Parts: sequence; C-alpha cells; structure tokens
Amino acid sequence: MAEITLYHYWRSSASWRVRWALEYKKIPHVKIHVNLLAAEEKSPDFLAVNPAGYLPALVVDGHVLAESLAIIEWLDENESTSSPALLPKDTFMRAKVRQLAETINSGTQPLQNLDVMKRISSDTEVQGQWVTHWITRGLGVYEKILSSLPVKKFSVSDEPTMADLCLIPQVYSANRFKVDMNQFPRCKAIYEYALTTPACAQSVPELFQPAPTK
Ligand SMILES: N[C@@H](CCC(=O)N[C@@H](CS)C(=O)NCC(=O)O)C(=O)O
Repeated sequence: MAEITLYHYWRSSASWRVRWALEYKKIPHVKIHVNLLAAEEKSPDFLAVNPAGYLPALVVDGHVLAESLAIIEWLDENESTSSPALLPKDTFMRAKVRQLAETINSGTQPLQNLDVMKRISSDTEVQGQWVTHWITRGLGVYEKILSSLPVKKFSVSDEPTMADLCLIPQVYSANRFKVDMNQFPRCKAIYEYALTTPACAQSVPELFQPAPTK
C-alpha cells in the first residue's frame, strides 16, 4: 500500500472534500494539520510542498498532488483507490458531476478564501457581506442545476459523488456565515442526509479542530 500524507486545515472546505474522499474509500493515511490562522500555509516548509500555499495537498509515495478535485479524480482513476467511485461511469453524468463540483470549486469557494477576503477589506462586516453574496449566488446556481435532475439522497444519485464532496463543506460555510439555507431546499436536504452517513460524519471539521493552546 502506498504511503499517503494529507496536509489539511480543520475548517478548510477544500480539505474536507479530500478528508471525506479518503474516509469514503477507506484509504489509510497520515494527516498533518497546517494552521491557516498562523499562516503556516505560507511557510517555506509548506510552500515546498504546494507552491500555491493552499490546502489541501496529498503526498503519495513522494508524489505531491494538490487542488482537491485533481486529488479526488486521481484517487478515482488509480486502481487501488478507485472503489467506491466518486465519479459516475456515464460520461454525461460525469460531466454533470464536474459542472456541479466546479460551481462550488471555481464559482464560489475561491471568493470566500482568506487571501481574497483580506484583499477586499480588513472590516469583518464588509468581508461577511461579500462572502454571503457569493455563497448565495453559488448555492442558487447549484440548486437550479439540481432542479433539472431527479431527486436522490445526494446530488445525482443515492451515493455521494465529487459534487457532494464540494457541496457539503460549502453548505457548512454557508451556515457559518448565516446564509438562509431555506432558499435552497434540495441542497439543505442533501447536507442533512450527508451528515448521517459515516464517511461524511467522520470527516467533519470539528473532529480535527486542534485543542486550544494555553
Ligand atoms: N481550488 C483549491 C482551493 C484551495 C484553497 O483555497 N484552500 C484554502 C482553504 S479552503 C486555503 O488554503 N487558503 C489559504 C489562504 O487563503 O491563505 C482546491 O480545491 O484545493
């Protein structure tokens, strides 16, 4: 079995996607917590792992993988970690899963990133309004796409796909920023169901929150 190390931060939504994928596929690995609040992701040690200075990163037998969707796709494509699959076989459904995933990954999450927030304003109220606007927009698009699909337990089927790995951490952030999830009933129902499933429940942020330093 390969030696796998996940660099993550407990409340990073992109990190949660990969924690959930590893849990769902039952892949043994070691976790290293990188503290964003102490800017550890911009330290020379971490930049040597991921020059982007973003989490997560996955190191597999010395190969560095970064960008959560690239990591999840690699896990699905690699024979020993392909099952259970996170992308459907049908090519139209695969494209739909990628469309949903990118609605969050490129259309929503980057706008709530710490780097971006600091550039927008140092005023936390202004930051909050900015984030709420983009999360509301992103989840609105996601909900609209869902409305063209049959109702399932997760976004496209009764099992999670890469789309759900993006959606659930994004809804968690929406709740943090007090976005009214009643506007997005399908996303809300998927979120509530996902948290009852073992792999999702075992990858939630709170389980990885470091103990406060005295
Ligand atoms: N598209 C990237 C996003 C990575 C990302 O934005 N990570 C955030 C945490 S969710 C981060 O490391 N932010 C650190 C910073 O802004 O300095 C991925 O999916 O991996």
